[in-house]
Amino acid sequence: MGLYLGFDSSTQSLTATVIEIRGNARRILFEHSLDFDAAFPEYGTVRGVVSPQPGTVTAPPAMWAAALERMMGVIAAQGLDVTRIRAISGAGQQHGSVYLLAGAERTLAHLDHHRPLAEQIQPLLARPVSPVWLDCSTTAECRALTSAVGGDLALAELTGSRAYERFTAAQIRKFAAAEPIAYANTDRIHLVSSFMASLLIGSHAPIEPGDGAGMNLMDLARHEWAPSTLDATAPELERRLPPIRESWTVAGELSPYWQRRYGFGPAQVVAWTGDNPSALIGLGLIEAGDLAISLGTSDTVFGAMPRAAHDPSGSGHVFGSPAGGYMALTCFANGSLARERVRDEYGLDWEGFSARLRDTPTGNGGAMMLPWFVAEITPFVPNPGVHRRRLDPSDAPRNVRAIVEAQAMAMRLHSRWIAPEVTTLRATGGAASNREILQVMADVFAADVVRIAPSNAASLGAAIRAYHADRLAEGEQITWREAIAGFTDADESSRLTPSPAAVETYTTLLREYEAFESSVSG
Ligand code: XUL
Repeated sequence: MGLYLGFDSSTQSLTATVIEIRGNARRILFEHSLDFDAAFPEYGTVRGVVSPQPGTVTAPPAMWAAALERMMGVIAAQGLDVTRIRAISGAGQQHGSVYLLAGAERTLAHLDHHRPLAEQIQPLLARPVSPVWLDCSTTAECRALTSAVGGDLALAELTGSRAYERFTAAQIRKFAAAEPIAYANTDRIHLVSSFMASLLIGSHAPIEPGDGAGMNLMDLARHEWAPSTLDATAPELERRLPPIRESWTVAGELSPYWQRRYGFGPAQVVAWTGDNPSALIGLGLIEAGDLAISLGTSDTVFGAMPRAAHDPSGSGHVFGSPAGGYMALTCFANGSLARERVRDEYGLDWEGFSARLRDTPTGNGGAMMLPWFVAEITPFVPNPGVHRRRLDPSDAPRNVRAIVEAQAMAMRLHSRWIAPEVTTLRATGGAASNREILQVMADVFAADVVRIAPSNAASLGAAIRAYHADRLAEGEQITWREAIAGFTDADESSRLTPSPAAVETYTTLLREYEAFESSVSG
């Protein structure tokens, strides 16, 4: 059989994973990441984004196009026979939106294979920047959307989430009001995921329900745009949005640009999804049961769900699962962003960070931190601020332990609505390579923590989705169990088990942390 290519276009980097499937023999042939700041300094991003003023966070879509092109070149130069790639899919950072002018479709269909992609994409942008998930400048827009739709609960029941600053509806509403001419000139609004898929197929790609649910615009049960939310967001919005298609839809064929420029064949391009829904597949969570944590730029905790049950506290989300059904997710903005800030503040590298964690006692002698280095999503904290209790800011080891314990306790506290009891946590993301951090997770959740062998679950999930959709398109009744087999098994050498003494300490501490958190966040 063939090769399948998956991408993860996330906040700070683009990752690609190529898998090979020959009957029951499955293996990962290639995995590679490009860091946006380092590889594309001309775009001036810091950790993949630009923040012109506090609360406003954007990224240049042309940079994502440049990264896609660079990566396709890297893959073609690997000595792989790229004409054997049967299908391609991907994952994008969720919620971010890309605004294209009329005429974009024509240009996409006729890209000049002698010229770099980014310079051909730049003139197609009705808005040179894309607001991304770190943006929290749209509280007024969220309020307006909520009241137009009939309140938090009504919006959550309809779309899977109450209004969130980073979700696409609030971002579109702000743009349409602040820049009416640019909005009027906008012909198509893509998510990062559907934009990247469009670059591959050379025409407008659809949005699929996993990522579509991160917009506050989609009727979650029907997989259709919800008219009440469209009306409350911006004029004539529906004609500007791509259609919603099921996750396993083949969006088109890899366009001639890629075939001529890098020698790829006419691979099938499957609708891209969001990075979290894709990681759900890459971690093998196709049925309700296990819970996963992704320790990336954001930290997320998520699991599959058979029915759409809402978080009573209003902080969690329900998205579509690319395997059908639903997934529940809670997102924390201060993930690696905050860990890196603590690491840098004390002049440490990751080895030094881990050593400090090892050398400090479980529970940190009662010292605690609320590590809101940037505005926090869960709990909602619009103004950044780091709060310490019984913690001397100059004490490096205790500050290291305090941030890791705080993040683990926040994840446990705000994921009870998804899973009141957890037996196994599956971990992915850059910080999942750190055993000391994962041990704190195991102790706080009172659960085993395992990893899967490939390091990037979102790009692996994308490659698996490409394979699954390709088989379906060929008329094979492939199940998700068959699709993930051999890729998402737990790496037993990574298994960490909770220590009973630590579990006891954290059971008490969790109540204290909860009180501390709500006393500050309100
Ligand atoms: C999820 C969220 C983040 C981004 C990161 O709701 O905002 O996890 O998807 O890429």
